[in-house]
Parts: sequence; structure tokens; C-alpha cells
Amino acid sequence: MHPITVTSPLLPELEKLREMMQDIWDKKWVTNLGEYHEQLEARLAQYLGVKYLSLYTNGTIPLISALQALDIREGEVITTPFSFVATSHAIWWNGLTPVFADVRESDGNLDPERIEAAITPRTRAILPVHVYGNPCDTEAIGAIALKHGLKVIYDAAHAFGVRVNGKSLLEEGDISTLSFHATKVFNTLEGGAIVCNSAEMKRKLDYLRNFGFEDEVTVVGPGINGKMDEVRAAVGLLNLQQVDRAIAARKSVAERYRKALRGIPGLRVLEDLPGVQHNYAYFPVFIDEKTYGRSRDEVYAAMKAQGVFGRRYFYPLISSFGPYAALPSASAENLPVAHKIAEQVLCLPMHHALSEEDVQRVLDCLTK
Ligand code: T4K
Repeated sequence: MHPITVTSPLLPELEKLREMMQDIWDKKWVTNLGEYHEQLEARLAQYLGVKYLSLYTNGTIPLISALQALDIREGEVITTPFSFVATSHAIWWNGLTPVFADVRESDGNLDPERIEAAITPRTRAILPVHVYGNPCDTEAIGAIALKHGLKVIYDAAHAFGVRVNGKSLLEEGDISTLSFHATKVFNTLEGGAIVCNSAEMKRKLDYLRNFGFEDEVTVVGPGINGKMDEVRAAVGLLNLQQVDRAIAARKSVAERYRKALRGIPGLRVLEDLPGVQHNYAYFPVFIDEKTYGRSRDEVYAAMKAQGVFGRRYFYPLISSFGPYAALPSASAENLPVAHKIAEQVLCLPMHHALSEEDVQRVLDCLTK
């Protein structure tokens, strides 16, 4: 039986890509903000319903650059332990201290009350993640930021295309960052973007991604190489044409999973939220060993033996990893909910190309 991986990249038809590659080869302009780059940047802004978007080379450099762009050069940044490690690495790379706050059991996103409790005179910013693409409580986080004079950067790596009451989730906070990695709903193989809320900030971010160059002879700041090349921009342009279909296919997988798993004692699935246009980026299941009768790790291993490769996103917690484990905020007592859900979570295979038989094979691992 063929293996079923947790995700599989959305890829353009090779023939169409070949035509665009021929064009790139003919023009001999292969990177540094070329024609396809500019087209993709404009089309993405339009598709996502945002005004200011800068394309980047992946989803990590935007996080690092966002802190730079907001002039956060010292102090603490409150963040979540329940994410991919890149979220905290971006804080560390800026010489800042991550301060972990606990998350909500309902969706794994930062708990606003715990954010407020973690604020000290050294706090400069809040860096939450819309984990699995489910929106954080942006209203409460915005109010806390306003009250304490803090910046908010949303790591929206999972939240491509998510809207709340018709408005793009990416317009919340001061800056949102996206990942277009191969494993994401929309991908450019490797890639990413930053969404911000003024032309002035976009200009700054555009300089930052190109070493800080304003023109041939002027460097306005300590920039980085965060540029996307023409080949990946071409992949992005082609994938953008098929992403709606891919999201629809993911939605029907999610609906089948939910229908079969909802109500099984000891299994918890996340439901769609009213007013939210979801992207079905991940399908986490939370397994309560006592009630379900098997631990998450037993299920994970049994699935693997059947060729079904779920993933424990996000276990271990970021706060358990080398550079962070010694921080006071990384203690288990500070993060009881995050620890609980990290022990319970298993992300089921979720992508546009899963067949009905594949979905059944995944379900059989949990229901039989
Ligand atoms: N913030 C958050 C919240 C994030 O989740 C991420 C990335 C970032 C920031 C940083 O964005 P980037 O700098 O990466 O753009 C994967 C991805 O590499 C990573 O992008 C992603 N989050 C993370 C959640 O998942 P791994 O270590 O699990 O990837 P890997 O290689 O084990 O792949 C997972 C599965 O995907 C494979 O088992 C099979 C499938 N796959 C993967 C690749 C690379 C394919 O079918 N084809 C492929 O080419 O991190």
C-alpha cells in the first residue's frame, strides 16, 4: 500500500511551468525583483484582499525582518510555545528574549489573559501564531497592545487566505507574515511574504529584503537577502490559479474526517468557526488517552505501521528546545495547557490530493 504523508505539495503542470521557464531563460532575468516577482506580489495582494504585501524568500526571514522593521532592538517579545520553532528563532536572531505565555485549550492559540500577565517593563512586542490557520483573539490582543504600547506581529504562516467576517485576517496587528513552503496550502516551493498596513512600511520592508538598498548608492539599514527568484515566482503564479480548488478539496477531507471522528469518546476535533473562511491547512486531533484507551504516541506509531504518516505538530513545544529550555517562562508550570495539548495532538494527513480511499485508510487507524 502506498504511504500517505501528512501533506503533499500543490504543484503546477510541468508543461505550463516549462513555458514560463523558457520565457525566464530567454529574458535572462532570473532574480532580484523580476517581472514574475512583481506580478505575483500584485496578484497575491489582490487575492488575499490586502493593500501592502512584500514577497520574501521563505516564511522565516519575514519574521526576522518584521522585528527589524518595527525597530524592536532590545527587550522581550511575548510569544507562543505551541508553534514551529521558527517563530521563536526569529526573536532570538534579533537578540531579543522570547517570553512564553500559555495557550488556550480550545484552539492552541495564545491566551490573551496569559499574554497580559507576562508583560514586564521590558516587553516590546507580542508575536502570536494563528496556529493551524485558526484566528487568534485579535480583538483582545489588539486591546492589550494598545493599553501597554506594544507592537503586534502575527505569524500567519498557516493562515493563507483566512478571512473573518469577510476581512483578511492578515490585516490584523502591525505586521503579518506568511510561509509559502512546499507543505503549505499555497506554495512557491520555498517562499513567504509580509503584509503590513502602510506604503511607508512596505517600502521599508522592500529595502530590508534587498540588503537595505534604497538605490544603487544608498543603504538605509542592515538589510538581508530575502528575495524570491523568478522560477519560484512562476510556480506561485501557476499555483495561485489552482489554490481555490485545492482549498475546496481540503475542505471536503476535513468534513469527512469530522463526520467520522466527532463524538468518538476521547477524540477532539476542531470545528469551523462562525464568520470565518477557513483554509483547512492542518487537521489536528487531540487524543485523551484515558478516555480513548490509547495514547497519542501509540496511535501515531500504529498509523506509521500502516503507512499513514501523521505528524505531532507541535510536539515538543518550542520552550523544550535547547536554546529556550532554560528561560524562566519555559517552565512546565508556566505552560500547563500547552504541555497538555502537545502531548495529545496528532495532525492527520491533510492535502488537496487525498483520495477517498486514502481518507478511509486514515480513519480506519482511528476508528477500528
Ligand atoms: N512559522 C510557522 C508557524 C511555521 O509553521 C513555519 C513553517 C514557519 C514559521 C517558517 O516558515 P518557512 O521558513 O519554513 O517558510 C515543515 C515545513 O518545512 C515548515 O515550513 C513548516 N512550518 C512546518 C510546520 O512543517 P517539517 O520538518 O515537518 O517538514 P518535513 O520535511 O518533515 O515535511 C513534512 C511532510 O511534508 C513530509 O513528511 C512529506 C511532505 N513533503 C515535504 C516536502 C518538503 C512533501 O511531500 N514534499 C516535500 O517537498 O517542517
